[in-house]
Amino acid sequence: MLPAKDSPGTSRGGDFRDLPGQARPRRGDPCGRPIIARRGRGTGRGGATPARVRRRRFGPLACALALGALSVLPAWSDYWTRPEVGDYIDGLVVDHALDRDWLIRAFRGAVKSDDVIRKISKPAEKALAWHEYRAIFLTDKRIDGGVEFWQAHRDALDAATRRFDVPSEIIVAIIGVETFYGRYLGTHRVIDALSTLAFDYPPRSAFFKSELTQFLLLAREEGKDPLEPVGSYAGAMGYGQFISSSYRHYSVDFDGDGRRDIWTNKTDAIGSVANYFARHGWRGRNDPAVRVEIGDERVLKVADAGLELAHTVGELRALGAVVPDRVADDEKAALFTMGLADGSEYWLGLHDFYVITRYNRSALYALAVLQLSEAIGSRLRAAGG
Ligand SMILES: [Ca+2]
Repeated sequence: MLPAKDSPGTSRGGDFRDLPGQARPRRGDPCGRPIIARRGRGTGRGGATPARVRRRRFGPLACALALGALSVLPAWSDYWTRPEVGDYIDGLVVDHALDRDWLIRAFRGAVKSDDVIRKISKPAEKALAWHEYRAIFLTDKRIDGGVEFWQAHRDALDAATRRFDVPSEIIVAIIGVETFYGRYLGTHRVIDALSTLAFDYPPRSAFFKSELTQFLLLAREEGKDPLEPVGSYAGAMGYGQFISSSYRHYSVDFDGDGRRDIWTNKTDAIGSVANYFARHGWRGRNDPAVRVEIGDERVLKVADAGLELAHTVGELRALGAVVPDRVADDEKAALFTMGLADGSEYWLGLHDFYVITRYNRSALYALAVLQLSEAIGSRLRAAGG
């Protein structure tokens, strides 16, 4: 899997600003009637607690009692009794017409994960140099795995390339970098990971609450039990490790069975990765990136200044980058230094390089995907296609 700082799920979701806000006023108790304080966990101390707060705290519990749900409770869960979760459930019922009983069942099953908190709050590791990063992904095993995946799913890959105009080697390389072709799909239940990050990790609470909402909407749309899916600690799912909002926006039912299933259906996963690239503007006309030499060190002042293509190739040539002739002056570009064990190499990221960084906002990631895709393509051709 990717290093924590480059987690695809975490870094991929920033695009979606059309998500409903979550800071909503209370809309009455979940059962629509007064709640009576009870003894036991979560019941507080009767008269010392204002009635409004009591209702907020006991809403889901009392509601479930009224539904006779307590008898089937396997254990206390942290979430469904918490007032902020009660508020959140209210908001989902009102704003998205999600079924209250279905939500209560989901949050009764959701379990806080200390492991998720540990992973997301891990101090930033030393940034990997390019040669270290490359060594993780450009291995014989991952290249051979890509050839095998391509051969096993050639029809779906060909169809995706025809429909979305995204090359098979890019689709295969993305799935290879994200999950080693489906071998590592994550071990955290998504409902646990997202509930933990939404309600027990304040620094990213707004983002993950939004993803939790997207996940619940997704589960309803796809007829999936929200307690089932597993994924990364940040809630990324399936072969291409889509977070919930990406899943809802970009996944496709590519085998036509009426469901978008990138959890287990490789054809849907292939089509969905291709659609993600198509929707983010993949062109496929020119090289995504080219290696350049530095003729004048002045050009290094504009290197590594972010992923945006802030210059034209002509400007970079004028500053001292020695760019292969086939690259036109008017192409947009960004210059990156890629650290080697001994020295550096320099790369121009061009339009499609930028598109790869929409999948995961890292130049190292984009170059690794490109080089893995080329290595898989060459090995497949060497093996006779
Ligand atoms: Ca399908």
